[in-house]
Amino acid sequence: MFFQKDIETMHRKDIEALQLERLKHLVDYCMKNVPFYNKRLTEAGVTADKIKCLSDIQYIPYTTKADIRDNYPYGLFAVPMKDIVRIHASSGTTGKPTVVGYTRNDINNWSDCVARFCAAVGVGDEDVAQISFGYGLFTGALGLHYGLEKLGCAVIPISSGNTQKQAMILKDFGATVLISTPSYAMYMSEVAHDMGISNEELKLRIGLFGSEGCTDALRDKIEKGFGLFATDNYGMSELMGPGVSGECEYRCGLHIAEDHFLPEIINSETGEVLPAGEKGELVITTLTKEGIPMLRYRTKDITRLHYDTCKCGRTHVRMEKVQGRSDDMLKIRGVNVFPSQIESVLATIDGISPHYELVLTRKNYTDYLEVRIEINDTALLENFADLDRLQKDAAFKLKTVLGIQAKVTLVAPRSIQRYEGKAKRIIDKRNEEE
Ligand code: DLL
Repeated sequence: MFFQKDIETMHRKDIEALQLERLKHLVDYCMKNVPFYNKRLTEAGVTADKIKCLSDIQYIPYTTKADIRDNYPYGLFAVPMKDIVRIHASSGTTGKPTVVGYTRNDINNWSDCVARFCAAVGVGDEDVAQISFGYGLFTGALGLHYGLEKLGCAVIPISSGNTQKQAMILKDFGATVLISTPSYAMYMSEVAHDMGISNEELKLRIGLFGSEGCTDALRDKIEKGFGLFATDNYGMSELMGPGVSGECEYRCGLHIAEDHFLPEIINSETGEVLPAGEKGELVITTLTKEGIPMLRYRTKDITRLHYDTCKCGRTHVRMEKVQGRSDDMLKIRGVNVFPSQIESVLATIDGISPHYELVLTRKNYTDYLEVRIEINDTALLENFADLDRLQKDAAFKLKTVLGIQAKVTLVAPRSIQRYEGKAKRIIDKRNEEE
């Protein structure tokens, strides 16, 4: 099913012509409206006139998460606040979130992009869609919400958490589409079965999962657990939120909405642009965003692009499922966590050494984070009250900065392994459960 068939099936040369026109306009727009870009582009000697073909994009400098953070909160906005109608944010590297703003046109384009990938797997106006992403600054819930409403679905904005209630509503409200992270869907299906709810009593037929990776093994389990067709969609707050790309019914890659996003693949170490079909870091230029346009944004996500026309008839390029990150960002229960955030919290606490380990596990398809911290004075081991206070203090500060609960385990001085080269601080055991 198509939402905007004429756009989704455009000839490649027409897509490229549209992208070039929009790219030129974007360079001009950024020059005029964002001092940060004006400086960057001027230094690089780039003006709209100099962009003659799409590959001239290589002369534009990359933008990174650090650039957004350095301009916190609104420094990269290209319009005055009177034109902004929504603000979202995602977690950043130092506890400060990455803030993004949307104009009314942005929200409209965003809903179109979301409606496209929902329609592409068969979601339509007869559907009842339960949104089990957390509503709030996170783009997942409201992004899907607007797109699904645009398709005419009946949306259940239940948000995340309270899993037994989620299962009850799925059954009682007759939800046909479930929207969540894949791990939460898996957990929900187990809770539903523990409650005695069988798949026959549910009307679920499609899962729209995203915001984190999903192995084929987990996908199979979710499909069996809920008796639905599980699909993957991708996005990030800096670029818009969900809707950057999504699978169609053939599930052979995620179609990028190329009229709004211009993708490139680069070597993440050298910054060199790689030829089509090679694996590397995805870089995206937003072609239509007004609130906070992104020129060559480095997503840090590793993938590969395929430009051949898909069996579904869509011509928009397909990206393979995200295969990892070129930085150390972790997705824990849907939240972006950087080890550097944890380090900065630990640095503020007296009585502990800078040596720590993060242990990630998965139980009932839910991620758990344990932070193992070394105390720096053996005498403390004898004093339960002080140890307890230290542990609670660290747990509280971590929760405040990360936004998720971590179990803090204090360990004896010099008990955490030391490394001669790069320290290995992350022990990720999450795939061991599957
Ligand atoms: O996760 C936006 C989103 C919400 C996408 C709901 C899909 C559904 P952020 O919180 O900014 O935005 O996190 C973005 O999450 O750079 C990827 O590393 C990861 N990610 C998002 N979708 C997928 C996916 C939202 N389908 C970061 N597969 C991205 C693997 C994903 N990783």
